[in-house]
Amino acid sequence: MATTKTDPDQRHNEGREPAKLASDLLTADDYHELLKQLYMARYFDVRLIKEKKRGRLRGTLYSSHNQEGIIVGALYGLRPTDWISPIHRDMPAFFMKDFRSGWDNPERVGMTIEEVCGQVWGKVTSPGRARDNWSHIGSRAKKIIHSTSMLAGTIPAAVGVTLADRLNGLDSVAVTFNGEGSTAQGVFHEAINFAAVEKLPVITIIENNQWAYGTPTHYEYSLEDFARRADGFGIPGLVADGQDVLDVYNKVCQAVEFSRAGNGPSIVECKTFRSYGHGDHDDDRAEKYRPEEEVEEGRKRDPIAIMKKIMVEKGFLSPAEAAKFPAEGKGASEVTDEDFPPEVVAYLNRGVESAVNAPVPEAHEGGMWVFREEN
Ligand SMILES: Cc1ncc(C[n+]2csc(CCOP(=O)(O)OP(=O)(O)O)c2C)c(N)n1
Ligand SMILES: [Mg+2]
Repeated sequence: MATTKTDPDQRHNEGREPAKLASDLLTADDYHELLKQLYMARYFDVRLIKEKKRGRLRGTLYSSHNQEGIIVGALYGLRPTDWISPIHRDMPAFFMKDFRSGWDNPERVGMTIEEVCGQVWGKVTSPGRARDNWSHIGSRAKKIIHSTSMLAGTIPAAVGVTLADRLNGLDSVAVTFNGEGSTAQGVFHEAINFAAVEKLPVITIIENNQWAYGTPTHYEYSLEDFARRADGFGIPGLVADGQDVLDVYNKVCQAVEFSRAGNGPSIVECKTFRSYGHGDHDDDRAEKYRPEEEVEEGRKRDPIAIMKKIMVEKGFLSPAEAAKFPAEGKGASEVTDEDFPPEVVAYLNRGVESAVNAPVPEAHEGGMWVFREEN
């Protein structure tokens, strides 16, 4: 259950048996898959930094380093037909959605690695044909709500999408990813309040990485747990250890089950730490405005290392296997391709090569999709 002191979500569970942990049903293969996905998310991050340093990539990068457990754990708890809305800190989620169905499964309901790299490189292969940068993409077919620059702006969209699905008799849920800073936005409260009143299946993930740009959490909110935002709406507010992919998976599954049963929305706060600057333009400044000891402490609990430890304890990984591919605890400048499973490197190689070789959109495309086109 939630690791909060007050645990108000218990009132929704009155008379129910304590839920069995969703992770109890995972097999050894699931554990290996989760570990490989953590590597994939990490590799995407460090590889883009390297590509930029090599001069092959332009634009600002927003690192998800150290926060991969949230992306992987949350996505693993969803059905292909569920909606997600990742934002700037969750770039790997766009191509990792529905990875559970097979990374190269043509039926998978998620963007391809070629599409996401096409977006990052600003090429015609981008799902939005490179009209905007980074996470500003979406896909109705892939059930990905378009990310906006206005923080918390995807929550009302998720509310609308789930209301439409419900009117159409579907039982899909929507998971929105948000930083803890965005929870102070008016629209965060308006949208979740409406979802609570209408009992809509919207799960709001709060990635509490301790910082919103240069603002630490104690200047953002007066309570320790941002999950307590839920209390004002009368909905469950769970707290997960964002560094433990299994804990995230369990809490998200709990919220999804609650939603799918028609009980309405929840909030899942995932505690984590932003390893680097807000974006790579902020790396040098972040080193000055964040105390060194805090950064050191925050980077200590690497989600890859934590998952390996759990797998060794369960006998799913031998200590010798766990020592292979030691990407954990290393920054982008220390890590090499040898620190990652070769299939992870090969997967991203495909995306990067496709993007590097693709053309930029033609200038005449500028007016496309601006006005509604007939037929
Ligand atoms: C409504 C709004 N206000 C300000 C910004 C500028 N801005 C972009 S990201 C960011 C910090 C977000 O912090 P948080 O929500 O904690 O997410 P994190 O970057 O830590 O993942 C700010 C202030 C914005 N995009 N939208
Ligand atoms: Mg934050």
